[in-house]
Amino acid sequence: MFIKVPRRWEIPQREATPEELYLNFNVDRRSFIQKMGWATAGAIVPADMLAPTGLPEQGAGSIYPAKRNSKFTLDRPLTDEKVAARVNNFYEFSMGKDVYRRVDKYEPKPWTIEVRGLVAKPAKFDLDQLIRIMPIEERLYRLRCVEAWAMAVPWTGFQFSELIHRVEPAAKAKYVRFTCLNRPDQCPGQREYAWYPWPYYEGLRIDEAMSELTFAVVGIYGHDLPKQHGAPLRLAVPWKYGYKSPKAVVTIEFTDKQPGTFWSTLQPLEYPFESNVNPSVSHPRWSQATERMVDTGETRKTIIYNGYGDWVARLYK
Ligand SMILES: Nc1nc2c(c(=O)[nH]1)N[C@H]1C(S)=C(S)[C@@H](COP(=O)(O)O)O[C@H]1N2
Ligand SMILES: [Mo]
Repeated sequence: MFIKVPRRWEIPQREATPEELYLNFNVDRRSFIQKMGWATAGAIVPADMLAPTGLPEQGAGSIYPAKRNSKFTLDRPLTDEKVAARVNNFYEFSMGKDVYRRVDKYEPKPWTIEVRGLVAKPAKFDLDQLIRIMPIEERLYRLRCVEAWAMAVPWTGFQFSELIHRVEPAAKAKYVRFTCLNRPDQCPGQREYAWYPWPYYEGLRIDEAMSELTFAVVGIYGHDLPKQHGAPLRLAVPWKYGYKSPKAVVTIEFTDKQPGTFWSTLQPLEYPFESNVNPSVSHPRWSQATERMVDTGETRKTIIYNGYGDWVARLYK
């Protein structure tokens, strides 16, 4: 028998999943499950759409293709998808660019993200559930690595501020700290480079995290993130050097003190906390005046704030 399963975009966001089910997730796991059962019995959501895992990546229940947000345009062609997926920085797997060859053992599903610290509503979100309550869209963004290579890609995800609003940060929350995956059994880099302070961690000021530009990414080029791009969820903070966009995020913590970061702990002068893209501030070991597109090799002038000054310059007055 053929049963039509509504595609995710055919279900109004709020209706698809009453958001309080998820906000209360860690507060009371048992009542969460009871409410889930009730929701299923009441047929608010087709039961198969509530299955915590095993959803097909495409087809029924897919978030793809997500509607493109026309506000974000590019000044250059999109990077070749295959090149973008073969030139990556993800030290948990490799110090080289060959991350895609070393991700086989990594299992990014299922995935839970914990939000904690100075918030009124700490929560643990199952990522598949979270995606159903967030307004998913596609954005074309540039990414500029501190190593002076760049790419331009279509990310699928949600504006990070949407998640911040749901957890209600306290007035004294001034920073957001991100912690990434810690799975030495699945990540050869975490075994081989024991001198690094694993897990990878990063941070933003709360006003930076609230920026319209700060994007929580679950997909690229119209499909789920391949492992090497930071599956299942990474950030895109496009006016900062790439290392400020943590991959495979597991914990999001609101703090009143500026958190340390993985790279600034190792080399504070080379990788300061702010790290906005700036052509006139050289890295101590090389110039940042130009950048090279990873696929074509085309050289372009670096733009202040990576071209996103209209959105963020006022944050640094
Ligand atoms: N967890 C984690 N996140 C990370 C990194 C990393 O090594 N580990 N590298 C960063 C750097 S230096 C860059 S340039 C971008 C690269 O993203 P991409 O490989 O999807 O292009 O991811 C960033 N996020
Ligand atoms: Mo980078």
